[in-house]
Amino acid sequence: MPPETPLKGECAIPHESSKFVRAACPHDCPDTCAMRVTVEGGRAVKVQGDPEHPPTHGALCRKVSCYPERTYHPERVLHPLKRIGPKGSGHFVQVGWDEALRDIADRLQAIAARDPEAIVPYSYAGTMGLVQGESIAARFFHALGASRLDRTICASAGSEALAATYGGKVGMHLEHFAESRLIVIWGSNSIASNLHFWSFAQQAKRNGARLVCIDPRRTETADKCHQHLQVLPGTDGALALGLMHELIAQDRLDHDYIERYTDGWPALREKALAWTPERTAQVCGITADEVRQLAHDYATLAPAAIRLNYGMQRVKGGGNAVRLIAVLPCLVGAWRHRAGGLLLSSSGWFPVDKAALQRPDLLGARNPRTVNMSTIGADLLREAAPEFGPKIEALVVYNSNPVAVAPQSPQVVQGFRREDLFTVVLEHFMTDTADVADYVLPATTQLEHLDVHASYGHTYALINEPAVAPLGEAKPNTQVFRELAARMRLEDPCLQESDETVAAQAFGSHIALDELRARGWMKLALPDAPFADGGFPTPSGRCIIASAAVEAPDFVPNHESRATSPALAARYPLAMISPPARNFLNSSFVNVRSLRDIEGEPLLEIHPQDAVPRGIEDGGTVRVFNDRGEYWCIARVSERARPGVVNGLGIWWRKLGQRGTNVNELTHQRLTDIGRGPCFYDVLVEVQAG
Ligand SMILES: Nc1nc2c(c(=O)[nH]1)N[C@H]1C(S)=C(S)[C@@H](COP(=O)(O)OP(=O)(O)OC[C@H]3O[C@@H](n4cnc5c(=O)[nH]c(N)nc54)[C@H](O)[C@@H]3O)O[C@H]1N2
Ligand SMILES: Nc1nc2c(c(=O)[nH]1)N[C@H]1C(S)=C(S)[C@@H](COP(=O)(O)OP(=O)(O)OC[C@H]3O[C@@H](n4cnc5c(=O)[nH]c(N)nc54)[C@H](O)[C@@H]3O)O[C@H]1N2
Ligand SMILES: [Mo]
Repeated sequence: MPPETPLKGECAIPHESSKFVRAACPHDCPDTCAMRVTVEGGRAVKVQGDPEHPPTHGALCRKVSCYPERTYHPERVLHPLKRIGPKGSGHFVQVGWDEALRDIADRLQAIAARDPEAIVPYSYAGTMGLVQGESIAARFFHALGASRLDRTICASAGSEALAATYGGKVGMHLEHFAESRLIVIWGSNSIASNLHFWSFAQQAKRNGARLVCIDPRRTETADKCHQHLQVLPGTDGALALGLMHELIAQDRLDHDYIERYTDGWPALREKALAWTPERTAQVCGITADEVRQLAHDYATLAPAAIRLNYGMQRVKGGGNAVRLIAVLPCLVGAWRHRAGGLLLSSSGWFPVDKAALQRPDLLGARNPRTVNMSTIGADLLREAAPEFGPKIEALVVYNSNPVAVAPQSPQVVQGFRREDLFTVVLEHFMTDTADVADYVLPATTQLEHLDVHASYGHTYALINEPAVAPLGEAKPNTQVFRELAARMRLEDPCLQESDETVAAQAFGSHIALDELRARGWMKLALPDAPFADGGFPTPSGRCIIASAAVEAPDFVPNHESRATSPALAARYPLAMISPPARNFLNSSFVNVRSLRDIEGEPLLEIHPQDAVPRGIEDGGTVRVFNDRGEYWCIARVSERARPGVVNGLGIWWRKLGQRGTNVNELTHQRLTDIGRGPCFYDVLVEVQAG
């Protein structure tokens, strides 16, 4: 099929034979937009933002406007493929579904007969849909007794820290940011990765609100804020403590709110007293006046809101930093207003019935080990051991591209290339991961299957109706697992439930599927200012700063930094972060021509002060390296990078980058303080002109 011309975003006047179908953007993004798909003659020709859905407000980001281009891409995998050459040679032949499923079922069955824990599922949020994500797939692996996967690659440090503080992944309503007077955008490039939040922040700005951005990179979002605090990576916990110091010193605390609705403030207060603006400034790489000014604004510009995002928790101390920042709105009583408080994730508000979707009861008395997806590289290279369990013999990958996105790719690649590993990948495209599979199975895209969605950035449930028939021989993830279950004689009837039946279970009795289908999306019934009078979803209803069980949070410095690893810093003096590129969604869309043309090439932003002494010129090739590997790309000499920190924008497919490398060549597999997450932005490197 010919590639679609890129969509321009203007409204098409639908044809006579055309129809609109209600859909939801499936991507791992806080915005979870409501979409309308225009279908003409059985073909999806356009996707648009639903003008009536308040968060979407009729607008889609550029990359999702290209969704039809992605769906009808000439390189879509449309038939099952079986490897013929050596692992990673990229040689596959087309086979029938029957042959593929029979062979896969036989291979998995043989492994399961020895030890089902040698089989590991690997999936993340390629689609955020509750049906095509963890429903029949999870049931299948539970029924089999396979290893469980700890899905930590993105947000677990922040999520667990937030839940430890507030009792759940809960926060402000997105729409109320429009009424805030101060918005602190903390660890987020909202224009790139949370565009629909940015429109509410813009409304607030037009009404006179002050916008502050806290980010080591001078992002396009930082450009548009009144103030940018260009902190060193991994120092946000210190900044939060410094702000607390000032709130105490200037007596700006809401003592009544603290007394009534929090537990454990005295222990944290004690720690904060040590963080003078000068000490804070020195650790964070900013000025003491910047700390004082932000504390002053935070205490005086009410209602004050924090849009915290996951960018700041991809470092060793990410969990403690989130706990510290989450305390701030309690200290000034910001939660008393609906436009005050904090939003990191709203997903905990949704009444998702995970047990019904995933059926962990199918495990019975079995208690298989858990493999952390963030250490898949090291784990694929491990032999059987009592503390580890069996060697991993089979991987079933869906909704993820680990060879490109998991940390420390030299090990990930080596692991996936093991000749004795049996790998099945359900995919739309021949990604870096599909290249090293034994079988690649064609998956449907969001336009071709049914799903229902929650969101982690707003509070509306959404429907996604299939707009077109599956392309080629593609099947929904659910269908593949239903068929595998049948062939492997896994007999629980829940393994054969239809997508509609599963969708109806997603929100239990709270949201009826019929009503969701009729209306397209539904807002959850929630209080306006959820914690105005306490009411946190903790056992006591109070915000937990510290308790008998948990110590007060503290600043935890990076694994790799001048302060914690001086010998390493002498060899690799530059800190590296690798935030997403605006026109990609993690590693998705990298193969969509119109978007790749905008991003150009893989690049590393480096400040002139770091570039000049190294003889690095703008546009020249550079070798970025450390003990783990080397990454080749183009240098962009730019003040978007701060001195001492380089920005390797992600996440390119390795095979589309220079010398088959991407930025994860350099990241490591050490974990965060809370939540066992990866530390993508806690890395030291050196850069040379290439
Ligand atoms: N266009 C686009 N949108 C996306 C994605 C994408 O790949 N592309 N990814 C999606 C996904 S999976 C997620 S999880 C969300 C992520 O959403 P966010 O968490 O909002 O992530 P980013 O926009 O990546 O913002 C991270 C920002 O944090 C900054 N940062 C890095 N280290 C630190 C630090 O130590 N402290 C502070 N304060 N800031 C730091 C980076 O420079 C970057 O600007 O976005 C989603 N949306
Ligand atoms: N260096 C560095 N690495 C990072 C990050 C970073 O900031 N820096 N960010 C991290 C973060 S926040 C995240 S969330 C992870 C993301 O990592 P992943 O969750 O692996 O996300 P993607 O790279 O988008 O890959 C998703 C894949 O799922 C496929 N897919 C989409 N829908 C479906 C479907 O319905 N069925 C099937 N079978 N497949 C489907 C897509 O084609 C795509 O190849 O990456 C992490 N890696
Ligand atoms: Mo993510």
